[in-house]
Amino acid sequence: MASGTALIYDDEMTSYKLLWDDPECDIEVPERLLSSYEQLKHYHLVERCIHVPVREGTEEEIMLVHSSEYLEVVKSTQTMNEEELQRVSENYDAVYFHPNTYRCAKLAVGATLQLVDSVMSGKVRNGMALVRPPGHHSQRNAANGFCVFNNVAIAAQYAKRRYGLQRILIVDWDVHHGQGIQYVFEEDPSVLYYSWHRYEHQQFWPLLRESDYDAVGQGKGKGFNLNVPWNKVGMGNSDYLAAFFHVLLPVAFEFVPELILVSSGYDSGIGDPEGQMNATPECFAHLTHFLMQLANGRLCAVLEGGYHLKSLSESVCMTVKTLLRDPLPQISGEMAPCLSAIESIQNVRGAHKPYWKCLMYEGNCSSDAERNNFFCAVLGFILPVAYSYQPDLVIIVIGPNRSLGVNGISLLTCLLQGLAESQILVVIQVRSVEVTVGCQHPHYQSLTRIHCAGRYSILFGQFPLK
Ligand code: Q9C
Ligand code: ZN
Repeated sequence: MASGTALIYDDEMTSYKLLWDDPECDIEVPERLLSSYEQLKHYHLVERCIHVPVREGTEEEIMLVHSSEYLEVVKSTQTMNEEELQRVSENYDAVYFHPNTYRCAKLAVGATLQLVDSVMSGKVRNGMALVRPPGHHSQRNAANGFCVFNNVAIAAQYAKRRYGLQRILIVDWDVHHGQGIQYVFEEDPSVLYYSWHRYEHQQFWPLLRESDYDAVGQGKGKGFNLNVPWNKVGMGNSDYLAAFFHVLLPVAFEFVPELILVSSGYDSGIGDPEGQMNATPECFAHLTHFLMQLANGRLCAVLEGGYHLKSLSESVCMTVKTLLRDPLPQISGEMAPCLSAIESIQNVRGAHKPYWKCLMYEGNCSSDAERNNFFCAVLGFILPVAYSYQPDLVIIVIGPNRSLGVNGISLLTCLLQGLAESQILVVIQVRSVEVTVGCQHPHYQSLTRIHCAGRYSILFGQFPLK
């Protein structure tokens, strides 16, 4: 199995900027990339990654999502003067063009596709592309919200074509709704799109009715569009984790994706002027870790928004550190989701009940649901309780009369790995002989290691331990 993490970055993508006064656009600055990369260097993360060069996306690749007419419009901005650039920009909502925008937008597409190729070819397990301009708001015929070409949507279409993928999960944790991605895949059941976003009952940009929880997809794509609208600002770690535990993860495990693309915007992080949310950088480590348990770990994170330079760069570092399989930092703060978050989560679950078995039988078990019961209990109960308790050591005890196989035990262990700094002891009782799995606690190091997988070891020994 592939190992290693790709990092894709080229400072040429810092070569465009806003040339005139526009308070709507002045937060999207080249320093976003520079400070993120500097911070990665500071933590010695760059040298631990596999550097993959960028390339330009081709016209054919761009046209997997965009019209040739729109491509020509963007192309034409290369040679424009400031006045002409300003006039083109005014045709779109919250967009500015610069003579280098076209070149950078092609590099952003190409960087994303290089990342997909690195992961799909097995050169690396996962990776991150630091790109500008972002992509998730752009549409077939329109730039929108600082976005020119839809990097992640193009990547999904490309992965389907080039690698014949049948199920791709797009997780958009940017604080804005990636309506551009929703429009591209609305009727497509092969791409599951998940987005949470500041919504405030449609009072927040992009002010769209179709960003609400009841936009579930259309036609064959019904059930494959998951919107979690946040109706209050100030959502934090516990709200984001609750949305993962109760919406995204159950559905994603049922979907069984072959590849995960993350529209990795950090304006959902603390301090961001656009998002006004409270999630700390550590939260992104945990979100990343949960997603790494799907699709055989094939995960491509692609930068979208993020406008508070410090918060952005720390969160980028947390993401990359987690992709590199470092132990997870403890998550801090209030661990109960707020009432408004619970309401949003209940609404999405309700809207998607017809499409997903994991949401169909709430609480009362039917025989059909029993197969998934254990797993639903892990996500719906064990993880939320464990995260709110914040333990120093996790002990998992598995009795002899279980239906849980080695893969189930392994997944359970992985899902709990974000707790207690990965200090987990798993005790599996096999008739009268006892086997222990997965302990890094110093007191238990006398046990015999029989197998190693990532951050935990499978150990063989006696229980109780001396
Ligand atoms: N007064 C991304 O994060 N802001 N784009 C409009 C309205 C536009 C965000 C504010 C925000 C675009 C990729
Ligand atoms: Zn955003």
